[in-house]
Amino acid sequence: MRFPAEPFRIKVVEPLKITSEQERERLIKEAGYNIFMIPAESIYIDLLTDSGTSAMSDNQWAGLMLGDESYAGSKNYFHFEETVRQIFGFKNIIPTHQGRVAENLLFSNILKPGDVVPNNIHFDTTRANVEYHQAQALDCVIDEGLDPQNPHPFKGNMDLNKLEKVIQQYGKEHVPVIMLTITNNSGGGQPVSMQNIKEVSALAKKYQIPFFFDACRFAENCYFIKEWEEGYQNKSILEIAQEMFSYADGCTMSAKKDGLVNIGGFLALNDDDWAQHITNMLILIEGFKTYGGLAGRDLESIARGLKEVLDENYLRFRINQTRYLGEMLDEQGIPIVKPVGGHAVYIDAKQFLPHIPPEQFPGHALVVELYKRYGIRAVEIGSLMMAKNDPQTGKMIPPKLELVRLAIPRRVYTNMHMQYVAEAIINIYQDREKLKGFEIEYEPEFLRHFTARLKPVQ
Ligand code: PM9
Repeated sequence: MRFPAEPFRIKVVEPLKITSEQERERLIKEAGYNIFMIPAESIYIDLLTDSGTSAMSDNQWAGLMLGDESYAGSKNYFHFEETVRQIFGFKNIIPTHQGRVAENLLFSNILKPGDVVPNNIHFDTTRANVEYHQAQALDCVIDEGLDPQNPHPFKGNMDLNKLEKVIQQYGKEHVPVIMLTITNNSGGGQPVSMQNIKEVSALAKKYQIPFFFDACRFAENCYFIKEWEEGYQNKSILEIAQEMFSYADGCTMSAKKDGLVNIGGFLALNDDDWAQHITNMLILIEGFKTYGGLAGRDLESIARGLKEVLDENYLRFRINQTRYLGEMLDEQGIPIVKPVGGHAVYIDAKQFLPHIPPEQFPGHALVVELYKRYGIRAVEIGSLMMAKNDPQTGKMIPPKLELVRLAIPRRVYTNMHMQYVAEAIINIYQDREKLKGFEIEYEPEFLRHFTARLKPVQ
């Protein structure tokens, strides 16, 4: 079989509302042409994110009934802690209600103004949390990772020369942590090789800088290592994960991805002093250390989800469903980031809409068209989400990549849904010259893509 079929059958269904193109045209206009502002029930296929959108298994739903909602010492916390420790291996495990809180707690503990944090590519919440602490978030991904057509199998790898230059330029005392995002979401969901992880770890040790993973999609990263990196074909996903995490000092984790749950996250780390300080902060802002802003039942479903995500049949289908969508587009000449990443297909909007300049948000124009014509919600990862303004001239500095992400929720859509999405994009590609750019009417101070209002350029 070229692509495996779904390794599950459907026990409960959620009917989808079918809207007309006219209705969608009105809705997107009312939403200030911001896809985050559309009521979700008016979306046919929602590929906005793979975060918190997974379908839980019958085993996870059964686990919810075993929620122990004690304020302190819930039995579900101990199950969660034991599971996280088995896979991730870190000493201290601090639950949070989602990944960005784990980032905020870590950075509040270690960053001071003027510091820098290198990463392959920071995800937007990570970048915003670093910058919120008046530190700089620097991206050190390999050059291949910035070239959508380059077929390098591990395009999420860190460029060790870039990383070392950052450390030397700013001084190791101003680099309190090195982060590595697996898989590299903002670069196309691309994996990082075990070899590269070992090398980053060695460099971090050389300069005595703590090394942390942003581990949201760790299991997908492990699957790519098993598939493509020599020496890992006969290892289980659990063994690969254990080796991977053994090279680091900790991780931030949004369990809304590879935890297969709708809410949850954690910070895991070896350093006891950091853990103690962070736990005190946790109690102040999230909750006691055995729930961290989650219900006992949530902790139970994370524990069960983390075990299920290691199942190779699940991961084989997961990675190949994404690949299936990517290959249908590629076969019709749609410019996509290649190889196809783990959780999403990324369209290269610069090439798809070369007549729309970055200042007019080509990726966003495609996102709006996809919703208007086909009821599909995708997300722009380009100038709207990532651009900076030059402090001197005020002019926009666009990011290197202008992408549109079609993120596939886990265990939610069938391969027939994927065919619908592919056809929709192919249709838009055929008359792409008609699409126009957008300009901003309102934007907030940071994370502007969530709440900005836009209008079409006349
Ligand atoms: N990622 C995503 O859609 C959800 C938020 S933006 C719509 O890709 C990484 C690599 C992520 C990520 C979230 C977070 C934050 C950290 N790192 O959303 O706070 O992809 O649980 O995780 C989103 P939380």
